[in-house]
Amino acid sequence: MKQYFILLFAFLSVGAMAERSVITINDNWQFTKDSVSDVAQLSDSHINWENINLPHTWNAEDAYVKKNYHRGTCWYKKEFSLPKTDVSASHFLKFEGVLSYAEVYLNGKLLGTHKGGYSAFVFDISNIAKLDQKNSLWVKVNNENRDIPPLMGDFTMWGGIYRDVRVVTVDQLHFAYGEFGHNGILIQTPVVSQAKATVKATVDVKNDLSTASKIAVKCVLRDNDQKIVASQSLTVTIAGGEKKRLIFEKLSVANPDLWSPDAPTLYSIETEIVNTKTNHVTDRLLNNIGFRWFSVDANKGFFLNGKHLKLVGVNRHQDFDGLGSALTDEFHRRDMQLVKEMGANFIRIAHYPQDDAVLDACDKLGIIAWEEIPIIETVLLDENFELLCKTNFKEMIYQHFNHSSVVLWGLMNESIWGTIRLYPEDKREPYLRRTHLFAKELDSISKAIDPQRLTTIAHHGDRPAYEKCGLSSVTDVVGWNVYNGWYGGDTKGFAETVDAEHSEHPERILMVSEYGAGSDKRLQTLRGQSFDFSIEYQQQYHEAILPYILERDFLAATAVWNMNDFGSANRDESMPRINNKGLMYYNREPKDVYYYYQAMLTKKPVLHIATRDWFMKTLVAESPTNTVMYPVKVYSNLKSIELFVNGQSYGKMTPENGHAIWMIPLKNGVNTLIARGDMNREDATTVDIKVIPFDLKSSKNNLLEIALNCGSNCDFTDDKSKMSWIADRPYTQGSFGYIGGDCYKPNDYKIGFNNQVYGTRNVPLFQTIRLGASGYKFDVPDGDYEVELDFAEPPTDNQTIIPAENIFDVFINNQLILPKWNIAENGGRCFAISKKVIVTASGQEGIHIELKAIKGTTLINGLKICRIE
Ligand code: GCB
Ligand code: CA
Repeated sequence: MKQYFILLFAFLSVGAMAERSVITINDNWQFTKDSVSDVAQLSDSHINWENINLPHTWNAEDAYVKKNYHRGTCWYKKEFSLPKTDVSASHFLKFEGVLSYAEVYLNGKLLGTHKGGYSAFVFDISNIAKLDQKNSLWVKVNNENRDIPPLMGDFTMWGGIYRDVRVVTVDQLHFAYGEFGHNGILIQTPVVSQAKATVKATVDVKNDLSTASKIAVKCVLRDNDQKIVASQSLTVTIAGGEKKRLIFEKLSVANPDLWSPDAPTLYSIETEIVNTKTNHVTDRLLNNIGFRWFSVDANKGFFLNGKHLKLVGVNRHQDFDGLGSALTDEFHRRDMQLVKEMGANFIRIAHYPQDDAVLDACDKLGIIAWEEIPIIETVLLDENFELLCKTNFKEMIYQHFNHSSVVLWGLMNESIWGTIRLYPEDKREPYLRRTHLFAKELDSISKAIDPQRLTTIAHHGDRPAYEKCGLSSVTDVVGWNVYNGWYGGDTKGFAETVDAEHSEHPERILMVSEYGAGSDKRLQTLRGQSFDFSIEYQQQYHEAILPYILERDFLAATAVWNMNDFGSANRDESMPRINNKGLMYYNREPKDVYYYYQAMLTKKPVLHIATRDWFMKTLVAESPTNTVMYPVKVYSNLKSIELFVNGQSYGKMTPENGHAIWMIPLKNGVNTLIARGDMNREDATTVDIKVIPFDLKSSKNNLLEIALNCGSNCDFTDDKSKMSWIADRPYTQGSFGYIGGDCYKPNDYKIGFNNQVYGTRNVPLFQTIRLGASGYKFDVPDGDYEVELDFAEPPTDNQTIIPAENIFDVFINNQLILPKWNIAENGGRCFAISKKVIVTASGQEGIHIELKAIKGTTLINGLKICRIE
């Protein structure tokens, strides 16, 4: 149907531009990191140019390996021609996003600058662009963010032209881009009810001709089947060079098909300009609109179209594994599809405005959105900074105004958390005061431009601090980032925190803007604890918290931090440079825990054997039969599920809280798991198990390999070699393990240290330490073995719990292997040091590694023995 219209216009409109032409110029750019002092130097033959395509970021490599990834100035250049037109036309250049500062030159002239990496900006190039020759575009880009929000934040500040660049060519009588980059049409729905919906369209038109023209501007509302349901036409005379605003208020529809997550019905609004003298259509735009109304209640939460709707969803960072922020639109659309399939009906687009494709997908899929600007952790006491924040805020509101999925505009995130860290108490006051006032100003801006939407801020856990400076009572909705059970405390603390907030402020509309826990596929455990980064703790965490959420109506909305693992170059956790709190991996492969949400939130049948994150494993037999009993979890919302392992049934279970767990015997080798549920559902997978025999000494395996993740409750599997280091275990006669000592725990909620360990891919193995053990014993059969000892000391600022200097002797089977061993002295501070030594086990004595402290304590991070005969 749409095509039909386009053809029709093409036919009718000889003498005017048939359609505006919108074409990307993403291809064949030149890029340099070389220092260039000014544009005159750009033609210097010494500059090294690299040929690239957009979307592009210059941090797609360095920000994954180092903290001091390139943050500075780079240059881009590009030659392009304008599309040929029959009539004279106006031309615009639209950048959809440049991180974070852009200075744009066309044919040697400065077009303008733009600050802020997450909104679009448009230049009118009609007077500078050449029609008959190539145009040369130069763009200086900088990602230092000294005075551009975000000033800080837990994510990588990718630099580059990372979204589309388009040339827009349009008849000289056209819809006018707004000051804040919107396309010239703002659509509101002043009245929406079951019975009726009305549209208000504010339309800006521009006459770039030198003479006055009489135009008719037509607004046509069509339903989902392209049927015209309303239209209105306004006729005006517009002087040469004039820009005029027209307001359409007569469009309405009876008994509208309402927009909701279950039925995201969209109407379309077509606007066109007709030159009344020639009767030619000179410009045409199409926007979608969903009719919905919403309200919030402090006790009952969110209501859509008069019905209660619990908003449960995720936060989303835009970047992707190995690509940084430089993504084509299909990445954004696919992400929103994954959010929808998970059963979420809510997204917090955090911490910055994202590609229009995200919002477009939210409209079409029925995902209710909160979008925010990146005022994060602190502010500058500087008028220009505030002005810029306000501009970026207006850009977001205007540019995404027509997306019906948006319900909340977010002003800030954890806006004083950085201030508290950066300034001593006696210096904080002006920042706190200013942040509060500033929030109020932003709030009024939002109300003035877009009174139909709600405002919000996400605050961090220091509730008294926000209370004191007034920030928690500025916006319509108050968001809290609640991390009990991760950054300290336990998951019960989540319920306590939100209950306390609700009872202290029963008048407030509450949302949990963030909650989450990290996980790393390589770490697995049967004894999950906070900050161990095991996939199991993350599951346990979400399985504890989602029920709290679902039983509390006063929580209007909640959002998991985060939809996906994302780049955060300053982080040094189990995966340095990555924040791994995603429900999906960085490449968007769902973690098993994603299916927990799916089982809990969707109505469609879900059946997922939750072993995909640990499809291989080394287990130690606990009985002479050498099978191992191991829990297998299935995420499901079905009534009854039967689990089969290696062809045998282990009985039926009814999932509770979205899951059921069977203790099943796993054998050495590949085990087949099949789950069958009602509604003919089936899920099947395999797990590859290596069993270490119960009676080690009887092992005839000449490939025997045993590795231990010393000082950790987690098994660690190298994702490349597939070697598994088993969770640390105490020695028992006939088996293997430590003798004495403790796990290194810097505080009561963390295990291991969180600093990058260099010289290894296997960072988590080295971050966890057994302290003060007198040794390890392995009751292996007689023979020759290679023993690998893995060491790394934490940085000195972690040393409060261990002595600054540690020296110990290492003996293996009474032979002094490492005399007066000092890890730090040997380069092992935050650096992986491995020593391999050949030892012989004889006389049925096995292998005995002895650690004897001389000064400080003994420490060891990992151990591996491997039979070599
Ligand atoms: C927060 C921040 C977010 C972080 C997150 C975390 O509260 O708002 O930017 O990434 O916590 O993972 O610590
Ligand atoms: Ca370890």
